[in-house]
Amino acid sequence: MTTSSPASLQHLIAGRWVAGTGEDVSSVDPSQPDIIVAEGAAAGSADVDAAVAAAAEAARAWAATPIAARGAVLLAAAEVVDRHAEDWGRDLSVEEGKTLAEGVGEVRRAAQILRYYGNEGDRQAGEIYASPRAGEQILVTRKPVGVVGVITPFNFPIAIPAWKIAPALIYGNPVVWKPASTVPLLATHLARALHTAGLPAGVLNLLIGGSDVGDGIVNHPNIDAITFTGSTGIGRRIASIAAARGVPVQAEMGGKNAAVVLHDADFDLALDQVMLGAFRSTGQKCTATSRLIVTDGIADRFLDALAERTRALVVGNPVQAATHMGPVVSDSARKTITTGIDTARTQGATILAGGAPYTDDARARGYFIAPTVAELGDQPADVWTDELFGPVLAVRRATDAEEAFALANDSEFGLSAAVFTQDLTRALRAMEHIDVGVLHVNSESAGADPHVPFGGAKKSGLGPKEQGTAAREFFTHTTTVYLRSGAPRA
Ligand code: UN1
Repeated sequence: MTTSSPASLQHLIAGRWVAGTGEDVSSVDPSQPDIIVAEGAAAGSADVDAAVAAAAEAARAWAATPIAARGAVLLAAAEVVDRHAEDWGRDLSVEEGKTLAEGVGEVRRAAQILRYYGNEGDRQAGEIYASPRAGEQILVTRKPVGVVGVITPFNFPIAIPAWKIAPALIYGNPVVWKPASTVPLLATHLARALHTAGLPAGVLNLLIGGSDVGDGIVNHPNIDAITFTGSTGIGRRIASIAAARGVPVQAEMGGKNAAVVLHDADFDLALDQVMLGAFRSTGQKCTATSRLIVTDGIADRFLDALAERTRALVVGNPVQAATHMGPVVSDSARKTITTGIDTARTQGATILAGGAPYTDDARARGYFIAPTVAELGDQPADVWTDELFGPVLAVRRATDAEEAFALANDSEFGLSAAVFTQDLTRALRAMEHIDVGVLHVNSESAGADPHVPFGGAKKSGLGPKEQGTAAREFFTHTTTVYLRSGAPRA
C-alpha cells in the first residue's frame, strides 16, 4: 500500500497544534523507503522551552484535579483509541514495519493501558503506620513528582508511550513527550486522542524531533523527572545527566534475552514460542528472544525444526495479510544487524537459517533482514553478548538444566527469559537461578500486562519498574506525616 500524500508534522504545545521551529525532517515506510510517511519542521529549542513552560504552568491545577476526573479523561481517550484500532494499526504497520495484526493489536493494547490507569482512582489506597508515641498516627501521603519528560522508542510507538504517559497523568503530572522521530503518526494519534478526550491545555505536550529535542528536554531545568525506554547507551547518558541535575530517572534499556529449551519440554509449544519470541516485530523488542539454549537431549531435533520454520517465514511488506515478518525500522538498523551477522560468521558461528541479504526482489530496496539462526560453539562471540535489535537468534547447547540456566545468566542484561520444561522442579529451579526482571515459564520471552511490574534486572534497567502498582513509585513522591492533635490530650 502507499500513503497517498505525506502527513504533515505538528507539535502539541500548550493545547495547540503548531508547526515546529526546527529543521525539516521526514519519516519513511521502511519496506519502501522511497515513500515518505510524514514530513515537516521538527521541534526546535524554542518549542522545547514553550512546552516545558506550558507544562509547568498546568502542573498545579492538574495536581489539584481529583484523580477520578483525571481518570475520566484517560477512559475517554481509551475509547477514541479503540475506535481507531484498525486505521491506526495500519499506520503503525506502515511507519514502524511490524505486521498489520501486530499493529492493530498494539493499538488495542494502548487502549487497555489507558483504561487500566483510567480506573486507578478506584484502587488508590494508602499507608498508615503505628506510632510508638501516644496520640499520634503516622501516614504516608503522595504528591506528583512534577513535570515529566517522556522519551519513547520506535518499536512500540503507541503502547510504550501509553504506559509511560497514562501513569504520569493519572498521578497528577504534566508531560513533555518526545517520541522516536521514525514514528510520528502514532505519536500524533495518541496525543490527539488525549487532547480531544479533554486534557487541559499544557498537561500533555508533544514534540517531534531528533536527539537535540531529547537533549533539550533532559537538560531543561524545569523538568522534574525523566522516563526513558531505548538503547543502553542513551539510557546511561540520560541517567548521568539526570543524576547531575538531581532528578529521578526511570530507564528501560537493553536485553539479550534467553529462551531455555530443556529436553523434557513440549516440543511443538517450545518451537512455536521461540519463533514468536525471536521474530515477532522483526525481533525489535527489548524483550525479544535473542539467545537460545537447548539441552543435548532435544538439541538436534529442535534446531532442525527451528531452522526449517525460520526459512519458511514469509518476509515482506507488513500490511499484506500473508506476511509473517516485516522490515527493520531504518537503514542504519539494517546495516548494524547485517554487520552483526557477518561478525558472527567470522567469529565461527554456523548459520542454520537466513544470514544472507535480499538482493533479487523488491525487498532489496526496503530495510529487510532475513530471519537468522546462528549456532555457536564455546568460542566468545559478539552475537551472544551484544543486543542487535533485529531478527537474529544466537544458539548454544548445554548438557543439562543447570548449565543451561548458567548460560542464560551469562549476560550483562537481565530483562526477560523463557524456560520450556514440563518438570515442576526444574521450573522452580529456573525461578531461583535465572536473574531477570520478567520470567516466562512455557511462554515466549516478550509480553507485558498493564497491571504487573515490568522492567529488568542487572544492566537492563535503572530506577523503579514500570506499569501496575510499580508505576506509582516513580510518578509520585511520598510525605511521611506525623499527625498529632494540637490540643492537650483529654
Ligand atoms: C513486550 O514485550 O510486549 O521496548 C513489551 C521494548 C519493551 C516493551 C516490551 N520496553 O521492547
